[in-house]
Amino acid sequence: MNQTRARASVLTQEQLSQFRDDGFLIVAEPVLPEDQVMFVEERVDRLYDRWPTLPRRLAPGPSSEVSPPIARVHRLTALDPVLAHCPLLETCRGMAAAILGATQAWCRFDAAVYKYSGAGNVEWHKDFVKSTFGAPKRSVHFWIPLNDHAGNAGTLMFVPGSHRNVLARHRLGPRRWRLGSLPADATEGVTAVGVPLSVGNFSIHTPWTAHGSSPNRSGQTRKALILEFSPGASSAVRQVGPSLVSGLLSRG
Ligand SMILES: O=C(O)CCC(=O)C(=O)O
Repeated sequence: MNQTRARASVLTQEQLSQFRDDGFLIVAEPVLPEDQVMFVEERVDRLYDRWPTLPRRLAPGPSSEVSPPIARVHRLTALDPVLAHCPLLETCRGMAAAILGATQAWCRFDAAVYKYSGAGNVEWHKDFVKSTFGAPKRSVHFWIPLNDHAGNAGTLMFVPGSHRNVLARHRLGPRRWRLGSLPADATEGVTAVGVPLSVGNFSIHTPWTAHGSSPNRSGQTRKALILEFSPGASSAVRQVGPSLVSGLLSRG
């Protein structure tokens, strides 16, 4: 059994069924190797150093001079191809394949979200809405802290069972809701769940799970990595896409 497969079995059957029931799973244990996470943090930090010069479609913001309080960099693996097959990505890919019950999982999207000190919340939303080509039927989205997050640094929160509202998948999906109130399609009596995570921890959710994050009231930047995996040919194309982008970007 190779190391990736070994890691896949880190999640217990109980955790997997919790993921299916709630639409998310928070793993607040040191499962991901610290050195793998630190390696990615260092390389992603270098990309943020270059934020003003990154293509605005990959690093969205109103101005080229200053990054916004919640600064996203999309397609890290295109901007820094070393990240495309780094050990952390492969560890998560192995887990994703096991979770999806697939022999191969493709990383169809990757990004970083740096929430600077003083940044506001990220409103409730469901990832499938942002998906240009529509969300695949099976997909697992990892949210991985790249540094230790204090309790007031902008914890990611989930609405349990929100992935089950099939109507909301179509009718209410494109709407965003203010974080103060629960999403319009949340079942009454449901409480949002979130736990501050540290290096080695992670959470997973489905494309239909409502989630958002609270403001960063700590003095530190809250750094997170997002990896979305799914099986199937269309996802393979999405994974190969970034190498094309990277090729185009490196052309003189
Ligand atoms: O990192 C965060 O605060 C939220 C990110 C998020 O929910 C997303 O990118 O879909």
